[in-house]
Amino acid sequence: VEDRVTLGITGMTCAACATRVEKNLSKLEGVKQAAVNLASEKATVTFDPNKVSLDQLIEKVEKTGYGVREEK
Ligand code: 9UX
Repeated sequence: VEDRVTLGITGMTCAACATRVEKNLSKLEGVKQAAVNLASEKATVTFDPNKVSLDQLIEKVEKTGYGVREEK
């Protein structure tokens, strides 16, 4: 099982911010891929919903120090 979600990320001001978000999301068990686009302020995350929840993804981004919300 695999889900994909797009998150809007605020507060990233340099390329290393995007890398930080990607790395921290990727550390979560169940995250298969995390790709962050600095210019569009979006992250696309592919994950196994049986191992990690959307709420946990959001919490991870917040703890990394950025604003986040699910994009519809
Ligand atoms: Mo760049 Mo982002 O110097 O947290 S890493 S602003």
